[in-house]
Amino acid sequence: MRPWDAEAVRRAMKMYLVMGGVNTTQDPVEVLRQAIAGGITLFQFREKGTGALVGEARITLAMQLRQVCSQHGVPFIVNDDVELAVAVEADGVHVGQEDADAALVRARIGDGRMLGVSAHSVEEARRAVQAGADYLGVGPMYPTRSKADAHAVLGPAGVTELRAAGIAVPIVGIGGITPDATGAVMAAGADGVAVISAIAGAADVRAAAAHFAAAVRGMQA
Ligand code: TZP
Ligand code: MG
Repeated sequence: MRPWDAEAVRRAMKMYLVMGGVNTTQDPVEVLRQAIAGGITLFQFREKGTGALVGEARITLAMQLRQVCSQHGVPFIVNDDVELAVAVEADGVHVGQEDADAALVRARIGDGRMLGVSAHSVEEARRAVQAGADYLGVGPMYPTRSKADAHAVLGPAGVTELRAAGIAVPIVGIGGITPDATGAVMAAGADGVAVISAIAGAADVRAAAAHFAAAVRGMQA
């Protein structure tokens, strides 16, 4: 049986926290615990950018965060590093358009792990689905300071366009999303919202995550 059928993936997408050590001034392990207490449904380890950990320290942090997720039954995904994902027994891998080829990643991780792919157009979305993506990350929804090489802002209309083109796989919107913007992203056809700064950078992480979780719940049919 495939553990990550479309329904399981869709459920996990709802409140998707992305974080690496550079995204918080607090202890990332404690931030993750608080975010889980607030109601996140999936976590992606994205250790990137100026000051990001490398080598053993990066692997150690990944293992710590992975363990917290396991303790709470929250799926754990690794950004752009298949070997690390396999080493820490992650639930999945997320790759961007400039990262490893999605079809090769799928072949490497098999059917037992989730594959997420970033897509910015109908063409990229179709190719990702063809390559075996379980879900698409679509953005930026709004301006963001968390990704140096972010694409032009697509807005929720970017999700509407993919749905209108018949893209049916689970979609998570990303980029500059706040609790107030969550409704527009979901109404456009996304299954959830992915967030870095509005949760990892919040003074009260648990409250911020709970605020998002409530906004997402408010949008469910
Ligand atoms: N991909 C597109 S926008 C983005 C990524 C990783 C950053 C999202 O971070 P924030 O702080 O929620 O805008
Ligand atoms: Mg990437």
